Amino acid sequence: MAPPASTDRFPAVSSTGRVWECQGKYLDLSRPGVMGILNITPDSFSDGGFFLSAQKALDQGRRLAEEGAAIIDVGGESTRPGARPVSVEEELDRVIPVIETLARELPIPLSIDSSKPAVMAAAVRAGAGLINDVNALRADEALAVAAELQVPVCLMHMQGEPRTMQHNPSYVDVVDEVGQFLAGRIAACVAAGIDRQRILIDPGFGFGKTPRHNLTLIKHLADFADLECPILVGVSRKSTIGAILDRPVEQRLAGSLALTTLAVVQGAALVRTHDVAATVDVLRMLRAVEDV
Ligand code: 8Y7
Repeated sequence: MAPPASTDRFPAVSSTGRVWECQGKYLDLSRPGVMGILNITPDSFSDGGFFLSAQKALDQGRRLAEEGAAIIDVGGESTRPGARPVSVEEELDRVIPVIETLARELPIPLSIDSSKPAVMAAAVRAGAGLINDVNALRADEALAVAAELQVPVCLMHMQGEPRTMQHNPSYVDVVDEVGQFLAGRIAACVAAGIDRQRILIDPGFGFGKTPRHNLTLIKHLADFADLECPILVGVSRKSTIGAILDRPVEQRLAGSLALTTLAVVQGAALVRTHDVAATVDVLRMLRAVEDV
């Protein structure tokens, strides 16, 4: 991939300082962009098994790119509340072939959604250009491995662990506590040799939080600007939207877009979503107003 010239998609690196190199691909954070979600889980309903689910994942990845995603987040382990953990082997079998193919084909970077250092390393070797860790690099060796790999990282806040995090989320001041946590993880990254200018932060909407906690974080998202790292948020179809609107998961697009708008107006740089085309339209509309 050619380095960013002064094109519409890649404003000059020097003028903004907000275009990140991600293993030969470029992520433009000078304006809000979309991170498309690509979950790879084995298709238990089909006899095609592995090949079929890999094929479906590739088609979905190509579609997210066509719809205008700035980056695609590839994950092989569900982090939904109560989800069963997956072995390293199983996670690698799911994500590596898909990352290899999409990294070769697509002009945009891929991120690896994993908390396991072995998966992060293999994914980056296969072509992933960013590490998205819902555990904020707290696993043994995760900081050292991420520093060694030299790709940007996203640090997300989570209270507890996925299996039990929704049992009894509790905070005195959720915005303050999430901010303190992220500041501590940024410091740990810097101490491990990760460039401060290559860190995204994420309040972790839905991770060990009640609906009220999640809404409070969106309402006060601008407070995280103090940490001086670009902010990523993931609200897409999440259960807080279901709780407020009383809608099943397939009817949460409008709610997701409303929260996305609030997040972006308060400075979010990247929005992680299943619905790339609709979210890109929201960002284009906000941008048009900003540019008047
Ligand atoms: C998030 C995430 C998920 C998020 C970041 C889901 C992997 C749950 N949510 N990563 N991952 N932020 N950075 O419903 O909010 O998509 S999985």
